[in-house]
Formats: sequence, C-alpha cells, structure tokens
Amino acid sequence: MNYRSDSKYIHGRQASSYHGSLSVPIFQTSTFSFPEGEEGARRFAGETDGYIYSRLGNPTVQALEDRIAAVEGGEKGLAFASGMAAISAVLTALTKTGDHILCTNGIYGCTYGLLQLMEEKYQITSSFCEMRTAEQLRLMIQPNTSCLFIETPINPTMRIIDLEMVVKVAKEQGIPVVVDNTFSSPYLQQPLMLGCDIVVHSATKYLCGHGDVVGGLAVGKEEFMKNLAATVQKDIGGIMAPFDAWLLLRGMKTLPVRMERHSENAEKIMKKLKEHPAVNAVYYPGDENHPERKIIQKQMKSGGGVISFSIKGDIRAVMGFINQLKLIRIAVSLGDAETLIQHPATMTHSLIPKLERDKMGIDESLIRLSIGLENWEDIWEDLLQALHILDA
Ligand code: LCS
Repeated sequence: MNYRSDSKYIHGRQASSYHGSLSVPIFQTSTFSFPEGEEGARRFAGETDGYIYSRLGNPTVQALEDRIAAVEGGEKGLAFASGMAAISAVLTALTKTGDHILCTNGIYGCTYGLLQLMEEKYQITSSFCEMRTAEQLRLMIQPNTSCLFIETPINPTMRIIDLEMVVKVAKEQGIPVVVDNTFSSPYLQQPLMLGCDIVVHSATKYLCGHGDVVGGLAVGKEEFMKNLAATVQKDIGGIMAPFDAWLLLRGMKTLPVRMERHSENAEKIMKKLKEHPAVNAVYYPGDENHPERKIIQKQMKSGGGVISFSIKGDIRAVMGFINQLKLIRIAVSLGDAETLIQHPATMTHSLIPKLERDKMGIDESLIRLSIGLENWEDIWEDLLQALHILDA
C-alpha cells in the first residue's frame, strides 16, 4: 500500500504480524538460534535470510529502520546507538585516508569533534563553506572531496542551505551529499526527495520526541546502506538496542502532530521575542524576514521548533536570564515535549575553538531555545518574566 505521508509514521512498510500485536514486539534477545548447524552456515554465507545476532540485525530494530526509510522516501534505513554513531559510520563509509569533506559553515559541536579526530588519525581533512551560491560551492570543492556534509537548518544559527543547488553542483562532480536532517525531521523536510544521497538523524530529538532515548538513524540507497551494515556498522558496532527502537517507533507515530504544534508555538514565541526590547536578534526559519526565506518556502513545510536569539548583554546577563526561568529547563538536546534552553558557546558548541565559532556566527550572546508542546502562553510568560531582569 502506498499510504499518504502522515500515515507512514504509523503504519510503515512492515505491518506487525506477530499474533496480531498492534505495536511491534520488543525482541529483547542478543542472539537467534538456528534450527540446524547447516542453516547457521547458510545465514552466515548470506544464502538465506534470517536473524543471526542482534548486532547484525534484530526484528524490532529493523521495523524502525523500515519506518524511517518509508518516511524519508529512501530505500534502506539503519539504526545506531546515537546520532554521532550514525554520522561517524556514514562518514567512515564514504572516506579513506587523504580524502576531504566539505561541510556547511556551522555544524553540531561533536560533528566538528569527529572531523578533527578523522584528520588527526586518518588525514581526512575538512573545510567549511557558506554555500550561498553554486559558484561559491564549486570553488571550495577539491579534487579529493569525497562527500558534502550539510546541516540545514544549521545548529544553532538557523541558517538555511539550498539543497536543490547543492545537489546540482554535487551531481556535476559525482560527489555524494549527506544531510543531517535532525532539526527538520522528515515531516518538515525530505532531502532524499530533492536528490541528496544520505540522510542522518539524531533520533534523540524530534523523532523520539519525549527525551528518553539517545539514538541515530541513517537512510540511503539499498546498495550503499547494505554495504555499510555489513562493514562499518557490523565491525565498529554502534548499534541500537531493541527497547530504544521500540520507543522510537512509538514516538514517531505522533511526529506529524507534534511538529505542527512545535512550529505553531515557535512562530508565536518568535514574534513576541522580536518585539521585546532586551532581544537583539531572532533567528527562526518560520520568520518571514529570515534571509533564506525563499529557500525555506521551497524545501521546508514550516519553521520547526527551534529558535535562536541573542540578548543585549554579556555572558553574565545570559546566565542570569536563563537561571531565572521556571517552566523552561536548562538542558541541551531539543525536540522534546518540554521547552529547553541552552547556551551554545559554553555548551553544545563549546568544543569548537572561539575563532571558528565566531566565523560560524555563534557568539556569547546567542541562546538556543527548543520550543516544547506546552501552551505557548505559559512558555512566553516564563520568558517574559526572565527577560525583565535584563531591563532592570
Ligand atoms: N546532529 C545534530 C544536528 C545534533 O544537534 C546532534 C546532537 C547530533 C547530530 C548528535 O546526536 P546524538 O549523538 O546526540 O544523538 N545535538 C545536541 C544538541 O544540540 N544538544 O544536545 C545534543
């Protein structure tokens, strides 16, 4: 059945056939017994299908892998222990010593850390590009560039990259495009449908939605993903546990309704923040004055739940402000039912040297807010009472 997109979050490709169980059962098992030795040998040789050992595959995890592939519009999904496990597996599969990775000018702090590690250990270099125009992108591609790594919206500056433009340039040169789709979720943006090659997710965020799982997902072409599963994933082993896969299957059923509410709430809060005298600037894809508004209208369904903003004042003012919040929790991560606030320069992106951070547009006055599912007026009232201390 070719379901409409919202239904795919609930009814994925693999209908549960386990005694009619509505939810996919949790196969909490490390291994699978073979009916006879010869069958074990056949499974290892890849001659017959069937599970062997949960690092190589597990029915609950596979149901999630099928579900994410269906909602991203890709051929095959794979689940990992974390978003970083997914990103490191994909980048390991795409590179060899001496290669180069070209990234957006702004990536999550630990992705930056991974790129540093790859350079130190395997001489795989990386550089950052604004990617505002095709010409700019072409100039930054080197003969040894083995992939493009794109965050859009970029964490935490909320700048947007034109995926259609990136795909056009990448195809001219035969370079695969990897998109970290964490901030949008497949509900707001589907990079594979725009011609990108691989999508990665920190499933910890919107896909889970309830702040109770750390997980990662990747989706791409069948051949590439099968090869990745049989090599990097199998041998490095950063796999997802069956219970986490079950929680993610559950969380994803409500992703479309949650994303609608996150976006609605965020749009209202964005407008209020923009009017407040203690706020310097607001960065949100749902803002009609966002510098990449045209691209947003082309590739995103709505602005999503993350707003970044800067306040008037130094780091002491920032800390004073966030310490004053009551409903809003000071925590990294995003995409949860609870509204969360964090300070990128000293938290999620503190690993990036200050000079680089400045180039990415992350200064000390920047604050990132992940708008939750509460009543928006409660969120705003909390922000407002804390912003008052800046006026004082
Ligand atoms: N990609 C993006 C865009 C992220 O924001 C994160 C985590 C990751 C990948 C890594 O995923 P994980 O391994 O944590 O599942 N971002 C975080 C953040 O902004 N606050 O806390 C974690």
